[in-house]
Amino acid sequence: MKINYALLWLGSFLGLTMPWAGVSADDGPPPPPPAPCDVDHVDWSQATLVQVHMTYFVFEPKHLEFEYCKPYRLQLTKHGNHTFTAKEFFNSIYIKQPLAGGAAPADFSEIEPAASPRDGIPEILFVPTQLGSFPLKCSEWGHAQLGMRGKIDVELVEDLRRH
Ligand SMILES: [Cu+2]
Repeated sequence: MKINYALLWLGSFLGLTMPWAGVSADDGPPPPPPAPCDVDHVDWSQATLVQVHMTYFVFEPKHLEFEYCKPYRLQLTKHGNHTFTAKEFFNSIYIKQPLAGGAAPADFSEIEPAASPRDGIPEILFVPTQLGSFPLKCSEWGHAQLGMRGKIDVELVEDLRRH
């Protein structure tokens, strides 16, 4: 009899602790959390090239969408003096070191691309490891106020297909 009581207790314990047990059909199941991103097994040869050009006073494109846990090669070019400033985004991704074509900046929050391709286009190999929406701006004086802003979204594949 002791075992039966133990099973009853175990059953009620599981019922109380299973988070989906109390979800009604109207609410739908909560979205599952993404699987942890294993950055040690990323195939960098499969990285998708993404190019962003900075000019007066716009990022082209100004809305970047990345897929969670997929490798990317981000190349930045510019006409004039601009920065690719996205502190929250850079803090949320895994960046492969060392950077191609030059020394790694100490702080990734702000990237100032080389003035000409001759100087080398900064390229950042990275994997988005956190879902979210992150602000992008140019930190040159007055540029953000003149509209030089953007948005970086990191989403799961299913979310990207819905757009
Ligand atoms: Cu600017």
